[in-house]
Amino acid sequence: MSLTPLLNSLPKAELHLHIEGTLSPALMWELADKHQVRLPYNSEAEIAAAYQFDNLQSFLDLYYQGADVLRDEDDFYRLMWEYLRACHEQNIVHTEVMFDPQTHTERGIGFDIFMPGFLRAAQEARQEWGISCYLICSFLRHLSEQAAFETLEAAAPWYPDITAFGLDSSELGHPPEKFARVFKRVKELGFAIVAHAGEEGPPEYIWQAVELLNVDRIDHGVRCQEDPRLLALIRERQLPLTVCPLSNLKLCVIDDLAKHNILSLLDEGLLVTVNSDDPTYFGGFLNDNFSALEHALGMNEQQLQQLIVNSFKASFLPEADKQYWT
Ligand code: ES4
Ligand code: ZN
Repeated sequence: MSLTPLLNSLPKAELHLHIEGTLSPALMWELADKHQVRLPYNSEAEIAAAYQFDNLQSFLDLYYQGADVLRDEDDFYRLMWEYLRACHEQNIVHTEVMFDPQTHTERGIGFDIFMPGFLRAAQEARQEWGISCYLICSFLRHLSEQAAFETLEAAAPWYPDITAFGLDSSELGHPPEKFARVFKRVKELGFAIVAHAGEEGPPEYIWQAVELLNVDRIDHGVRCQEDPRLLALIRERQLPLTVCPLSNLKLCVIDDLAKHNILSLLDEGLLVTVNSDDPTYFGGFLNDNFSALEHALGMNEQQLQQLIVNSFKASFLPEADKQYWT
């Protein structure tokens, strides 16, 4: 029997989502017209057709190019509002959303433009639908340590609106150790910490995220199974992994969803969650990721329920809220 009715009926949390990765071809097209930005496409359909990737970098190139249509406060509001509406439609009641300030500040668009847009949408979604939305400010790892420190400084007026700091973008050649001093400061400031590690990078990068950055969660982390000692540590500490199946498929981390190790990690007792990463680029929102696991891996009802319980357990919600939802 299909798990879709159960999937739709259960309240869920999403913990690994890049807001810039929710820009739909339709909104990109509309905003390009609004701001007279030249796109290398002749139609919305051409935008969608261009989303074929060989690896992480080939995706990031289009993702940063797409973000160039985001210019004013209302654009960032629209972006967040459309994502939160999609959450409502999927019964996502809590989401922890990453944003990449440097993608915007490098174009002269500051925190005073995008933060009010994000926060206005989040506040409206809370009032309309009771959705809670936390923000995770992510540093681009292909840029320098100095640039990350400057971003941390520029975010200071918005610290009350930020739950955690993260690390994303091109993984290979940019190991976590490059940002050890930045995250030491982040920790001193009292924020939670997440980092992409072990998506394309080796287990050594996951070790560094755990031991040098003191992460509270690992984004992706699917390559931890290559190192039994690392796997044992992650299990012992119950360090959550925010796994993104359709992302891994689209970016050729795996060549067939049937080979994904998410259920094997779950069976080994790891605190694994399912997430959509960049849903408009990877061909599916959160519920599409769950459905793909049902069809490609034969995920059963008990596994689905465990993955959803884990989404709250691994969140940064206060304990009382976690208990309410699980
Ligand atoms: C990302 Cl899938 C992925 N990996 C690393 N950085 C990213 N930024 C947006 N999506
Ligand atoms: Zn990601």
